[in-house]
Amino acid sequence: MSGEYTTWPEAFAERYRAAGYWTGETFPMLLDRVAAEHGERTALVGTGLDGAPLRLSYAGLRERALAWAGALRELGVGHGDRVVLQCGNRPEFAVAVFALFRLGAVPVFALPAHRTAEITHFVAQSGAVAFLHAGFEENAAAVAGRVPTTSLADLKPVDGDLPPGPAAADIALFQLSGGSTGLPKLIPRTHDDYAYSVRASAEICGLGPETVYLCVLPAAHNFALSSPGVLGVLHAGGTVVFAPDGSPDTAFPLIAAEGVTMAALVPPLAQIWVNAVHGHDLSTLNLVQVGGARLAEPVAARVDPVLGARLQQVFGMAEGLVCYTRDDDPEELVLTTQGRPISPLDEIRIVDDADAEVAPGEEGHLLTRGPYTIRGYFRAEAHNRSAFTADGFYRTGDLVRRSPTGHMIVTGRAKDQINRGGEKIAAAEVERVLLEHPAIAEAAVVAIPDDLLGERSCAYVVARVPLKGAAVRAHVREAGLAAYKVPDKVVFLDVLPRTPVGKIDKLSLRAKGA
Ligand code: OOB
Repeated sequence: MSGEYTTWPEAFAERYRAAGYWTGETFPMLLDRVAAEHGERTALVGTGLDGAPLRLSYAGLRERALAWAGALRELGVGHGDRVVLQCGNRPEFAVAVFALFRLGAVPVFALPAHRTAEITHFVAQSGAVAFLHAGFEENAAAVAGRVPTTSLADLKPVDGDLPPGPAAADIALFQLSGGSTGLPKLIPRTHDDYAYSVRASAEICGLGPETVYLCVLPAAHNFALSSPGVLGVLHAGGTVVFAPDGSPDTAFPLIAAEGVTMAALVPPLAQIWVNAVHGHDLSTLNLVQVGGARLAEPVAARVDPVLGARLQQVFGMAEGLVCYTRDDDPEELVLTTQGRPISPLDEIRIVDDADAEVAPGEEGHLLTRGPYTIRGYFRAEAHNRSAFTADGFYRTGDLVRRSPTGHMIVTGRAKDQINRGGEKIAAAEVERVLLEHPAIAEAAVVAIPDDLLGERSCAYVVARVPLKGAAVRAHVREAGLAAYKVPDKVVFLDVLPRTPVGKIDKLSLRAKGA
């Protein structure tokens, strides 16, 4: 697939190998290793596709993954083929992922919230050969004219020889960008780079065979998949317990029943857990990761005392860079910063609007380059020219300060995005859909503050004829966008405010705060 994305220059690849970060271990090799080492230990716990409780050992996970690889191969899936995967939090998610990895096929990690508009786009943009899903019939129907669709429940295990596995430099998977442009971009992650981030994350978080990880965030998201997430726990020989959702009613009984030691949450969930803990036994829990959006300090301060588990702040992105507060960080840093990068070879630049580095401790745009941060999106040459610097730094769109200890403090955002409790909404994607409505002349989507979610979305609309907010929201739903992208609020204006150069003045719209 060369020519379709930018990879690391050889001098950098050489550095990352010499440092021992890119080891050449692919994900199929990882699974062989842990199956040999931990054979009968429990790898995965959850509700199976048939609705019954399912527990898989390491040996069982490997056996099923190979049998599904055989089945997918018979369907014509092979090395380098993209397959859009949509599966909720259940053991078969991991089985399907390792089956695709084994063939060198490349999962495109759709989230359960994605609907027809997103899935259609992922299929087209990736050039997928199949849509593989667990119960997403409406989405399957929407893309059935373009690609074969297969329900995981219909896969018949096929034993037998498989072709050689992928190379470590191959693309292992596609993550999806939260985005600030019209449509989400595909993020190509190689075995070498992704496995490094997984192993290093597992080490930072102190994972081992005794770790029992509760997966409440969507397993396909970079945080729950790799930071250290499902893959990190499997690398370490621990147990992943899949929860269908993160509500206390679902999660707390699982924590008690399975002896869960660790969970990863977005800030609104952390707040909900802290408020609901009374009377529940969470005594096995010793690490709670919170990331995906800014964690308010008062909530941060309550996590350890109330949940009885260490707090770890996580600031990461599907494009690569992940920062963690560390076990031995002073409490002050754990409560007030978003951690420091995984790798000694993560390069950080904090710059002003002209790309000049700001003084130490000052706020600026975060740029980064390193052993697990992509150099370019897939099939997005024009966008890549603005999303990366000429020397390969990724422009994160985040505004940060750095403490003298090297910890990041996320102070804001320059990208045109709404972070709705960790779910990212590209304003332009929703605006494009709004403007398709015949009665909408102009539209601008901005964040408004929210006590629980941090931010919600507000659409400012100039209508040609009288229109109701409910009709505007229904229009976005009917376009097939994920529910979290439907504007929480719609405000009608006679005209949108403009900047002196004639652009929509989002700063003044945001200042309205709806
Ligand atoms: C994670 O990944 P994405 O790709 O959904 O979103 C990345 C963006 C960041 O650029 C930043 O704007 C925001 O989400 N973000 C945070 C944050 N963590 C992420 N903003 C403030 N504080 C934080 N702690 O969200 C993600 C990927 C891997 C691990 C954790 C989160």
